[in-house]
Amino acid sequence: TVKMKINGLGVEVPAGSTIIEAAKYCGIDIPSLCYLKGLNAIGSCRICVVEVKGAKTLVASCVYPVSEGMEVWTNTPEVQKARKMTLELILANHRKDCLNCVRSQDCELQKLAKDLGMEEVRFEFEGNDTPDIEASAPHLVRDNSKCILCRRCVAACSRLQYVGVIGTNNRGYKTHIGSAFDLPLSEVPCISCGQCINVCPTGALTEKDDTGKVWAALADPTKHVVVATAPSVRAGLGEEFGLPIGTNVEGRMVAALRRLGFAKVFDVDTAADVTIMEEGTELLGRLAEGKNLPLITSCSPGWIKFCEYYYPEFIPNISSCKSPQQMYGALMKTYYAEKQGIDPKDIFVVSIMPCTAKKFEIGRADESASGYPDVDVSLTTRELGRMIKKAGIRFVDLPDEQFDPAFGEASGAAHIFGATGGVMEAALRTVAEIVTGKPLVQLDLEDVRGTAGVKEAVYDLNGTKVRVAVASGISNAKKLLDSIKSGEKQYEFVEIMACPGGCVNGGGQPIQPANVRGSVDIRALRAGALYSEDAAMNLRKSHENETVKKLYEDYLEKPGSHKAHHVLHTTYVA
Ligand code: HC1
Repeated sequence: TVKMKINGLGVEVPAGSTIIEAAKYCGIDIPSLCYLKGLNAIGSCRICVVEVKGAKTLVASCVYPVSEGMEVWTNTPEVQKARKMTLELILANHRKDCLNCVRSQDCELQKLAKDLGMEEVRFEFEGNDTPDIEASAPHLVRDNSKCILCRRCVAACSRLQYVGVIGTNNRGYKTHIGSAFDLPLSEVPCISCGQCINVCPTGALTEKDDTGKVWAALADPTKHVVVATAPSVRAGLGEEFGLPIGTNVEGRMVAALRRLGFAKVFDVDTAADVTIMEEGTELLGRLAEGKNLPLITSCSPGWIKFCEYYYPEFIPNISSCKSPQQMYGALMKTYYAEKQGIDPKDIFVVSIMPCTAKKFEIGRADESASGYPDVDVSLTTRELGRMIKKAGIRFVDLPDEQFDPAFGEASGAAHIFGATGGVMEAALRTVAEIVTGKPLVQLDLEDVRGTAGVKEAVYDLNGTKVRVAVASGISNAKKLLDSIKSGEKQYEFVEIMACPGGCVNGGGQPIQPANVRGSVDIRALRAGALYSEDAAMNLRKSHENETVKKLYEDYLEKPGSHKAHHVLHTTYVA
């Protein structure tokens, strides 16, 4: 450790800390716009400047390391003056469209202006006063007139997700964020994960808003509009309404969706149980044949896109199962349509996802079992939050309600899909019982839990050794794939999720500001909500789900059947 003084207070902080980290230990958040703990420390925005005894100028606290005996002041008049000047210069270049901005009230720039008491901007506006929109991709809108060049998105894209399809183009006044040669995002190998959106401090990056399509469908008397929510939405949505991170709001979420006017409120988790039946069967088949191993999970469309673009040699390894989102949609327009006697063309299927890549996934080829797209609109958790607010629904005060029964029963195994390792654990709970023919006693597979980037375990299923690995975040997935490719590692079953920590930390989840992201592990807190729900349930295995059993009896015959393949499986393109 290092002994130093911050604002005259003696503190002891870990050696190797930067000043911004040291200040956090004694309860002070030094303001910043570009700093993101563990991801982006580049000292570029100059908001985090502080005074250091003996230093000739103010220093950027996010990059300045502490040393023994150092004395730092974080809030002197000179510091305040410098921060205010920097902020004025940023604001002189920022299109201040706060009233209409999707990030109004959770914008870090807006908050900083308020916190620093920014009463006036002395400089003439020199920025773009019209939107500067790039909206070529199905999942994202970039408005560079609101960009403050903090480069957090660039760090997320290249460091977290390896793909690095955005960067800073041009120099000086003309500097802006874009893809190489300013190509549209749809023409570069972006995987649609949305991690750039989650780290953007302003409204420069947002998901493509599809709520208008849902409002229109809800108002159309010829449409039967059904909705279902992904596992992680219940673990995130409460944050949109000020509830603590990690609050499970399943009951209130269902109540809100009903009040929005959906004809049926279903659970994507039911389809997650179906996924386990199909994927478990596929795993057993591949183990028996010894072909295309390891089997790699297919639920994360960002991961699928990454594989298709960057590692096409692994395409034969990917499970042919559609994702639970797509299985839900496919079953709505086939099985449910048939049972309800509704023409599939009149069923409008909405999914609520923690994910932006799901907006891309609904438009993929071979995702329309009924002849119509399986899913019509995929909204993010944030978009649902906006719909609830627009409708004046008092979310926090709502009673807990239950999903509609036809497609609303799900196992604990399905709920944990939202956390990295969850699909693996869910699948093994079912596969282990099928292989051994005995009930599995220890259901908590701790080795595949937690937020580590890559996890490994070996399970012995009646003499069949199943070596598994789990990776989340594309940089971690790349390491794992390289180790398999080089022959260094061998596995039978691999789970890959594009977002670090899995869907709970998806690109469509509520945005937490940098100071919160730097203080708590939001991935672990949200995952905790799902693991607690699973632990409290009696139904914890997908194959024991009565709704799923009935679905096979009534319609799909058995997992892996010809019909199941037609409705629930898909193909990939190199
Ligand atoms: Fe996910 Fe999935 S878990 S991909 O993480 O398999 O998005 O939550 O909905 O489809 O079920 C996301 C979450 C989600 C699918 C399921």
